[in-house]
Amino acid sequence: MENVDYSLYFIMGSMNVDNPFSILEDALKGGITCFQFREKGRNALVGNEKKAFAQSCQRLCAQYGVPFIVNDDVDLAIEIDADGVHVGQDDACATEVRKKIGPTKLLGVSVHSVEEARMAIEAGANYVGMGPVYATPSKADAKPVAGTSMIQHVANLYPDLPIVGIGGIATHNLGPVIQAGATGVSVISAIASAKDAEMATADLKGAFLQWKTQK
Ligand code: TZP
Ligand code: MG
Repeated sequence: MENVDYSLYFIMGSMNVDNPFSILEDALKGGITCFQFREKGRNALVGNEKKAFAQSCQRLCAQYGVPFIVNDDVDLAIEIDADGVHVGQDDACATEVRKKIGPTKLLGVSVHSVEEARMAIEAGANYVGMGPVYATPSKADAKPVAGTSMIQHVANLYPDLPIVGIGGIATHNLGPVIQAGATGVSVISAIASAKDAEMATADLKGAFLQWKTQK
């Protein structure tokens, strides 16, 4: 996959909301540019139910031309022919994942340091996720809040590497993430917990574009 737009990257699993499918549809209507299927933790679907739900989300994303990326579950990504996989430092080794998924699927890796970013690039990552930038309500085992300085550092060292900021990002605080050099922002709750997910998405997109043009 080439020319992926990482500007507004929505992450969700069925355990994040009561009506995940309609939230995803609203987010797509509002203008998300990437979607990550992150089915994990308490009340997460497993087995065939997980696969079936992943496939309905995948079909919906395809209708909007939005890449469908699977978190952690490399085998599922291959089985349903997802557009990509995202792995953290505690998941499968990125180099092995790249070997398994082949050269064309997207590979995203969560990184927290220059060294991890360098290794992700060597492994063939298409982009890296960096955070948590701010405190997050959505990940119980999140690392300490990192702010934006490491994003700035990695962006300066690797200007061609797409960086997606994550963690507690919302319309009111995405500016510093973009100013630090992030290519895009990734959110769960700013969309999934919004009263109106489509409007929240459109607002995030508007804020992103405003900051991007100011940069
Ligand atoms: N990784 C680091 S923070 C986070 C993940 C998956 C959760 C982001 O969710 P939110 O609600 O946008 O803070
Ligand atoms: Mg993971």
